[in-house]
Amino acid sequence: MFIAIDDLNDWVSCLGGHPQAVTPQMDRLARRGVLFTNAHCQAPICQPSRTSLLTGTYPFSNGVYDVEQNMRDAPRVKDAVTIPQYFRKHGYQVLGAGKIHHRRAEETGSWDEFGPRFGWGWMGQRIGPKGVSGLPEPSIFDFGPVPFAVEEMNDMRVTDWAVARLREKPNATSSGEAEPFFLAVGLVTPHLPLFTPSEIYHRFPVDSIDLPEVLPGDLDDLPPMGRKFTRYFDSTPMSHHNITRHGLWHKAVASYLACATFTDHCVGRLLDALDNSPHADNTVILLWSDHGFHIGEKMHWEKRSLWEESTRVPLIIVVPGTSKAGARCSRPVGLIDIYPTLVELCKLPEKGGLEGRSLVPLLQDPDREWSYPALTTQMPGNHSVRTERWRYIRYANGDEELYDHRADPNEFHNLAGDPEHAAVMKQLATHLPETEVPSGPRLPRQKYTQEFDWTKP
Ligand SMILES: [Ca+2]
Ligand SMILES: [Ca+2]
Repeated sequence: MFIAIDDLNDWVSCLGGHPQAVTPQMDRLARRGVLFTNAHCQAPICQPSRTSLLTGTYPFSNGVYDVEQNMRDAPRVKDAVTIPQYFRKHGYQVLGAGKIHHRRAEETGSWDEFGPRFGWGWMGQRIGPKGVSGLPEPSIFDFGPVPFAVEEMNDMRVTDWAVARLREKPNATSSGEAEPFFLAVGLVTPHLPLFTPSEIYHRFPVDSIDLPEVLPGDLDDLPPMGRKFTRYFDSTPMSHHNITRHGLWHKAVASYLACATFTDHCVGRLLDALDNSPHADNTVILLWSDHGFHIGEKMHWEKRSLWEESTRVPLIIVVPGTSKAGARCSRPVGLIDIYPTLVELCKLPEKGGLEGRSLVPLLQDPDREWSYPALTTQMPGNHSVRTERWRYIRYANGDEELYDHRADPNEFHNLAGDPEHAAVMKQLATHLPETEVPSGPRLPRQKYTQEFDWTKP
């Protein structure tokens, strides 16, 4: 059971990203297996992150860097066999619903059965152009309570579909054994708009909300490219300037927390359904989010940065009989490691061309030595290297940042200019990709994306 979440950062109780996060079901899942507390996406935006995960290749080697690309247009992954396709090829019944690939059309040819997937348009139409946040003309950049029943929400309907599949009797093969299944459930909350039914939203009263910790003048020690990265969303309604000007930061935080709780509720329904099925004791459960989300940290909102809020993701893996229950693993790992991990766990034939590493050794011994960093790429030339202690960023123009997570988990203090750290930076830089393939063909610019040059300040 493969649970994909969209844009969920570390505001999950067991990850401690926000003290007011309420996610009892993800905590319950973590108690049954291994919680990776230092897991990172390979790209801090949907399409390249999902392409990387589903093909087991890095953006800089598959050429899918941005949302305005189709995965199958990129020559390097045109014919790639994705995770569901590989399971299907090896005798699994492969079922999916919701958002697994970035675009629905990209699911074609992957599944024995693909259930519902909904957009947010119907909600926007019922709410009307004024939205619910209080921002003028919010469009998709909206957040707050919506007058819909929990059961009506997109993710609940996707969850219901998956629950019904789990309730069905297992199909029997000719030998009389149950056919193994791969069930993927793609939940889209907390992707924008940050909507939750009122009953969930009101569990997070706006006047009791803690803002994320920020340091006045935090941007002062950033190089020009770092400062530029904070400006991508400036022309959207959800910019730091616009949110604070309208006095809506607390409400946005409350809305995001409510979304995390709503998604958690869906996760709980899936776990209950699995536990009540004949498959409870022999099913691997894997939960991940495609990237994180800033809510004002570094005056930045949303994603598309190389800092912790964008790159860190929840990753929980439960393997009956293998994973150490309730363990936390702080070794740096990536979503790119999921493909080889599943191949090994499910004893599929070894798959060539995968660029991640199986996490099975860490599932068995979460404290074992692990010398591999997690790499994240935001458009060609901009990369981050995350080890257990350090984050090193190098931008396309050569600008650098260095953060010491042992002393500075918020990445407030850029140490890159400090000669004392020259050696560690040099060592971290050895992990940067030596070559990068050019971007695959680009689609026309979309409604919610901005003109932006990621190569220079
Ligand atoms: Ca996403
Ligand atoms: Ca700073």
